[in-house]
Amino acid sequence: MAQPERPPPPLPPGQQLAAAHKWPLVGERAPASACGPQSVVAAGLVARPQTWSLAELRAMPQTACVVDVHCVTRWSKLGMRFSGVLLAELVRRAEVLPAARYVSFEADSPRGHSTSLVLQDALSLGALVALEAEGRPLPLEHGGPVRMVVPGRYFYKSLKWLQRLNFLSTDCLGYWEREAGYHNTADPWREQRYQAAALTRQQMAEALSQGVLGRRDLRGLDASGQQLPGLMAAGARLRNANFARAVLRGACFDGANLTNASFELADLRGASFRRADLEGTNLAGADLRGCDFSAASLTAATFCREAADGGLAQLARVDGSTRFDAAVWEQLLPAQAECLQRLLASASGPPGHEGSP
Ligand SMILES: Nc1nc2c(c(=O)[nH]1)N[C@H]1C(S)=C(S)[C@@H](COP(=O)(O)O)O[C@H]1N2
Ligand SMILES: [Mo]
Repeated sequence: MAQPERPPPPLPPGQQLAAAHKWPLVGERAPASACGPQSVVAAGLVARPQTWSLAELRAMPQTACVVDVHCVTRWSKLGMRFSGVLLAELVRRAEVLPAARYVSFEADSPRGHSTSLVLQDALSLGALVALEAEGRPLPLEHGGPVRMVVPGRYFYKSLKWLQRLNFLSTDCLGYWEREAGYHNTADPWREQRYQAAALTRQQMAEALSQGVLGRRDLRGLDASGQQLPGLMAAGARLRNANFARAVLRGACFDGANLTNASFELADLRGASFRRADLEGTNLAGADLRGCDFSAASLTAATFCREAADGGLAQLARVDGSTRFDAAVWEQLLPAQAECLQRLLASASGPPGHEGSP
């Protein structure tokens, strides 16, 4: 008897599937030491402080798990296979004390990257000290030889190049949580991407009235529907900002961080986004004629909506003078690459874009 086809597993809100053969690289690209951490330390509120070599970790009971990876920049990969040692096993061996309520994961990385979890959450989610991905040793750029994998949280809770587990009675906010305002719980099903906006409405209005945005944290800035032609936002920190339907003709966002920002239906004619971080940025329905996206990072950026029937709706507008690097085809998720290809193919005017697939 034919098995009924199983419905595809649902994605958390605002997420899109990465191409099947691709595992995007996010954040730091290499550890501090050439080969990454060679041991993992358990410290803080433990009765038996420990240092385990990689060989010792490999000799412990190995747990395999299948994990849906959800990056806060809106790409997901379902059913990734990881294996390694459960955090619970190391907690037992180090005899973590009852006073420990948090665990801070610390990386062997250039900026001393870290992230933390409520210890009980980490244990009940099945947090894994992973040594393998897809049946092979973890690649160095993906956190090898040893990283955290935390199912059920945005992937920024899965630290690459784990060198130290610090068990604490009070929380120690991680790097992205501190520097970028990423949410400290990070549950993708509740779409906990960011803590509340960095500024009050009054402060936002003041920042915008100058027409020049500085270097302070403007995360969650709400400029939807505003008239902001020629806005100077070079180098601005605008994660999760809302520029939906705003008029931003000739604006400069060179080098700005616009991760997860929305420009839905915005008028961006002649705006410049050179070297800008546009990971997970929404450009659906925006007017991008004359825009310059040279050397911008566009992983999981969107240029249209995916309609319920699988078709593409609310397409951005581009023309021959909209500039993209060839690298854009490596970065975009499948449906969005298809959309941009279609837009560029139908664009009239003199050729301006360098890349074609
Ligand atoms: N040491 C370290 N770990 C890190 C990061 C980082 O920058 N440094 N970035 C985090 C983020 S935001 C994500 S989405 C994942 C990315 O892992 P990947 O590059 O293997 O896809 O690692 C997480 N762990
Ligand atoms: Mo991420």
